[in-house]
Amino acid sequence: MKKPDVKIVLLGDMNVGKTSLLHRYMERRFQETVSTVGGAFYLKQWRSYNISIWDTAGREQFHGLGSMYCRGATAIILTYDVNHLQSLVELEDRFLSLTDTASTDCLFAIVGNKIDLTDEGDAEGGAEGLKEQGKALSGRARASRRVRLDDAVALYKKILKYRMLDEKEVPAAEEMCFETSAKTGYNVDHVFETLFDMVVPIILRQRAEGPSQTVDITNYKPVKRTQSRCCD
Ligand SMILES: Nc1nc2c(ncn2[C@@H]2O[C@H](COP(=O)(O)OP(=O)(O)O)[C@@H](O)[C@H]2O)c(=O)[nH]1
Ligand SMILES: [Mg+2]
Repeated sequence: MKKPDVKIVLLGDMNVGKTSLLHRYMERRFQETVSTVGGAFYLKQWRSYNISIWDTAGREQFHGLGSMYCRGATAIILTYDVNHLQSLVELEDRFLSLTDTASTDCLFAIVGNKIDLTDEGDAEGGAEGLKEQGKALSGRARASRRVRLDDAVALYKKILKYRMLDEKEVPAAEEMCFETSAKTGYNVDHVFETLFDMVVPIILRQRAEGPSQTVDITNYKPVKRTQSRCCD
């Protein structure tokens, strides 16, 4: 297997559509039922670079796996469901700390998925996408929209603070917050390909600096749990 040059990780709560987004991008289709068995990853060739994209199972934080997935990551896609504010809140509360093991200059993208289910639908390209597919969304399938893009922008700014990154040295929030639909395909290519283009200079820099340590997880040793002494 080709050795990946960089690693991109999808994080976010269960059911927000991480697997569907990756599936839509890599397989060019949407299935109502796709399952994430543990964590799966795809290898994508982008220009002459090999990019690994890791899916995660959503509950990995309970097993201490989330930080392992993020280890050495060059970009992290924090995913939420635009119809469930809680899924955005969870990104800050539960998932952000898992990114501590990512590379220090890790890029962050925030993706609000399932925009096809909102009142507004996917107003711009999505509506066209739907027409192209000859489908019309029925009103009954639409829930009221609960998360605004501004909320994602605010989270992005919090992430920069958390990571102690200077706003001037990283891509602007407006460039890194997206809304997508894995179902219609709206904006999905744009998210992945914007990130790919952004990681290329990082690959080049890493190569110039010497052997990459960013994608090697073979040396990862889970922290051994010391036995509890409470019952001695
Ligand atoms: N309407 C709609 N449903 C979606 C979309 N993305 C995912 N789903 C559905 O939401 C459920 C969870 O998706 P999944 O990709 O398994 O989420 P994950 O747990 O984050 O990997 C599945 O039933 C998907 O078919 C989307 O963009 N629009
Ligand atoms: Mg999944």
